[in-house]
Amino acid sequence: MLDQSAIDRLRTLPVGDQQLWIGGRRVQAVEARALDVVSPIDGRVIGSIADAGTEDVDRAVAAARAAFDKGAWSRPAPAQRKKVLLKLADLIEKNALELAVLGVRDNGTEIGMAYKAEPLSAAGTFRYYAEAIDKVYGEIAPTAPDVLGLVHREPLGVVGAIVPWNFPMMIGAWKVAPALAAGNSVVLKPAEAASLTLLRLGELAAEAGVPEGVFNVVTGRGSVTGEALGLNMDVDALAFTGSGAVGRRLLEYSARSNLKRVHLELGGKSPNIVFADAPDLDKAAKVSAFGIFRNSGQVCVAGSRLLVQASVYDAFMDKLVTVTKKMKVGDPLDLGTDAGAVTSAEQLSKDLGHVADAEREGARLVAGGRRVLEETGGFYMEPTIFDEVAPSMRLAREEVFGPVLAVSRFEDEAEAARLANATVYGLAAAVWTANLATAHRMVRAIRAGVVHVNTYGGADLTVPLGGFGQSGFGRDKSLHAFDKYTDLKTAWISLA
Ligand code: TXE
Repeated sequence: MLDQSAIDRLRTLPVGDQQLWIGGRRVQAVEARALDVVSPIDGRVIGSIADAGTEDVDRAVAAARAAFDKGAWSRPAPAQRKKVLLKLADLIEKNALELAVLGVRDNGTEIGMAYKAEPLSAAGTFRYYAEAIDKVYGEIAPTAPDVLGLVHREPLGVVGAIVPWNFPMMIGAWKVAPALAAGNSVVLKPAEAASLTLLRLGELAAEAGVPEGVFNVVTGRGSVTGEALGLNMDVDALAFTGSGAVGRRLLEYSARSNLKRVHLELGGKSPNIVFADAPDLDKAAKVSAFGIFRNSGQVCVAGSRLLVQASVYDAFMDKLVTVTKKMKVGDPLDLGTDAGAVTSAEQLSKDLGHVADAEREGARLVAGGRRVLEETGGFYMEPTIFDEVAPSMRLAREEVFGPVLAVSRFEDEAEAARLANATVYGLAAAVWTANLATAHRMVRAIRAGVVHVNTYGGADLTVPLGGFGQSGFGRDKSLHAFDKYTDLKTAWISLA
C-alpha cells in the first residue's frame, strides 16, 4: 500500500544537475550544455539534464562496443547474466517508491498508476527476461540425414533504444531488458521530458553488476542526441517508441548510415467499441473512461475513439459523462488523484489545439475541454469528451496523446468494423459484447496488435505489444521481443 506521508517526504528531494551515464560512471557532456527539468506539477525547474552532442553519443556507443567486444557480458554462460539482471530487478523494487516519485515529478503521471506501471513493472520486466535467458533454445533444422543444421541465436552487438516520456521506465525496460538479456550492449536515449528515472537505472544496473560500458544513458534533444544515435555507424539496431514523424526519421537514419535494424512502436487512434448487448454498460463506461483518461490520455494504447451502437448511445453517454465528470484532476503526487498533469506545456497546448479544432469542425463538446488549476503553474487539463465526431474530422484521425475522447455512433457490426479500421494506425482496440460470435468476428475484422474483449487495456508481459499499419512494426514484451535483439546464425555441418 502506498502511503501519502512517505510520498510527501520524497517530493522535494534535490534533483541537481544530472550528468550522462557512460562506461559505468557519470560523465559530463563534452560541451557541458544542459536542459532544464521542468516539473509539470507546478511548472518549476527542479534540476537539469545534460544535453549530449554527437561526440558524447559516439563516446557512449564506443563504450558499448568495447564492452561487447570484450565479452564480459555477451560471452559468459547465460545464467551469469540472469543472476545480474535478477539483482537489478530486486534493486529497482527496493527503490520503487523513490523512483516512482522522481518519475512523477518529471512527467506528471498520477502516483498510484506510476508506482505500478513504472518501477514495479520495470522490475517485473527485468525479472521476466532474466528468467528467460537460460530457457530459450536454439534449433536443429529438419535437414537430410547427412547434414546437421544448427540454428543459433546471437546478440546483435550495440542496441540503441530511444524512448518517450509517458512511461519511461516501463517502455525503457521493454527494450533494455531483452536486449541485455540476449547479450547486447545498450545505449539508451530517454525523452527530454522524462530522463531522471532512467539515469538512475544506469546507477542501479552498475550496482547489480552489469559491467561498465554494457548499459549507457545519453540524455538530450531528440534532434541532436537522438539523431546522433540514429546515424552512428556502430549501432546495430534501434528500438523506438514515439511519434510517427520520428519513426520515419529513424528509417532514414538507417538508410543513410549502416542499415541498422529499426523497430518502431508509434502510437495509435484505438477504437473502443460498445455494442448494445455489452454485458455491463456501467462497467464499460467506467473502464472506457479510465481507458482514455488515465495518465491524461498519454498512453500509446489509449482508447481514444469510442464507437457506441445507436440503440444504447444516449444511455451509455450519460453513464460515461457522469463517470468522467467525477474524475479528480490534480497533483499527481496526491493519492486521491485520478488524472495527473500533462507532461509539458508544449503537449498541453497541442491538446488544447485539438479541442479548438474539434469545435471548429462541428464536434459537440460534452465534457471538459479546458486547462485547469492554472494557478498552480502546472499543466492540467480536464478529461474531455466530444461526441458526434465524424470520421473525416481531425479528432477522429490524429493521435492527440492527451485527455480527449472522440465519440461516434454506429448501427451494426459491419459499420463498427469499418469505422474501427478507418485509421492509418492499428495498435489496440476493444469490443464490448456478450455475444461470443460477435466478439470473435470483430477480433478477426479489426486490424490492430491487440483487441480487448469486455475490458480495456489489460495486458501483461507474456503477450506481445506492437502495431499494424502506421503504428509500427516489431513487438515489445513476451519471448517474441528477443527477435528484435538477436540474429539467427546457421552452422551447416556435413556428416557425410
Ligand atoms: O515524441 P517524439 P514527442 C506521439 C504523441 C505525441 C507526439 C509527440 O502523439 O503527442 O508523439 O511527442 C526522440 N531523432 N507519441 O514529441 O518526438 C525524443 O527525444 C531521433 C506517441 O515527445 O517522437 C524522445 O526520446 N530521436 C508515443 C523520443 O524520440 C528523436 C510516445 C520520442 O519523441 C528525434 C510519445 C530525432 N529527430 C509520443 N526527435 C507512443 N507511441 O506511446 C525526437 N526524438
